[in-house]
Amino acid sequence: MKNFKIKHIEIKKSDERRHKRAALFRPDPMDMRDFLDPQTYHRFAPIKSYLEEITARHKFVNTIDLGKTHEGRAILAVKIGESKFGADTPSVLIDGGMHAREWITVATAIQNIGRLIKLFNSPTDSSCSNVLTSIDWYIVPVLNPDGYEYSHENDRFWRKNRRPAPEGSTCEGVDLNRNFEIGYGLGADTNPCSEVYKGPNAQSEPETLAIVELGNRLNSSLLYYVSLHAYGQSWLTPWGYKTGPVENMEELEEVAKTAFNEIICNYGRDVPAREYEVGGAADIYYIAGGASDDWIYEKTSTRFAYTIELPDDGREFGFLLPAERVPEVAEDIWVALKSLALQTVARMV
Ligand code: 0X9
Ligand code: ZN
Repeated sequence: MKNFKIKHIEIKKSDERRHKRAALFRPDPMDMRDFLDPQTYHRFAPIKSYLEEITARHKFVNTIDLGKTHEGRAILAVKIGESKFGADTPSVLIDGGMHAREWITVATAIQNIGRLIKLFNSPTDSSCSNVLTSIDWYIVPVLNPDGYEYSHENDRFWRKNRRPAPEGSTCEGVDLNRNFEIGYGLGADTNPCSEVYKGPNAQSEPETLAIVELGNRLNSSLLYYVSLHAYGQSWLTPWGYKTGPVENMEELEEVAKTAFNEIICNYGRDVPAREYEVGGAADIYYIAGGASDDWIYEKTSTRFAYTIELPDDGREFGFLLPAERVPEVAEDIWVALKSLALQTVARMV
């Protein structure tokens, strides 16, 4: 069983008092400048400007430059948190836009950044809110900005990054979710023209290294990792590179199922529930090695690493989910991310 090295979160009285005092001087807890329009699939440039603006506006927001892509774009993480316990502050890591065409994952990450800012700006005295604002939230909303832009400009169904074609080939791009070193090469392709090209070697890509470096940095403080993908409406756990359960499969499934029940409760009676399937990635999907979830699970101290395949289930829109659907998907994930945080804090050992 993996062990957390971090101390249990204590909500200190002084923190509560500080929040109460600070709340008196806060101008508007729901500043709409903290949200990008939810019903649009934004391009990378306005997303980057938005991250710069929220960083300038809020003390508890920081942008971290994780490196440059092949085409020179910045791979950006936003950190939302007050690092209340210094290096021991529990952290959460979420990424979107690893696969270029999965636009809903970028939009969902962006909307959840706005929600987190709102939460940090207007904490209540509930223990729920206190736990959530005791965490440092790291979000990489567009892990693959080159591919994302290419899917807007040239090919709506582009999946990979934009690594230039190797000698002897005319095909660009590496599938970033086949490029991590755990199970590297399994269920992946050596042909650069393949949609699941694993790249010239493990962790050859700047986008892969961005997650590796952030994962290494957070390591023992990491409560959970969620990689947002689409589509499928499933919640996948390691392993993806081989079949069979991980050591704490029961716990991983239990936590995921509890989060999903909360999503379903959140709908109210009149909205039909969206079902999500929960299970091991290789068991319920296919064997795919070199993915980020397996890497984080294996290489960091966290016991909770998930890939969430967002709506729809493929019966209607697939990758072409209309942007009007962003608010409801983002709301689902907001409920799930909070639930995951509370559950993983409660399970810290
Ligand atoms: O195949 C993938 O990379 C993911 N599905 S997607 O349709 N978004 O491409 C699933 C990855 C699941 N995790 C592992 N296989 N480790
Ligand atoms: Zn994907």
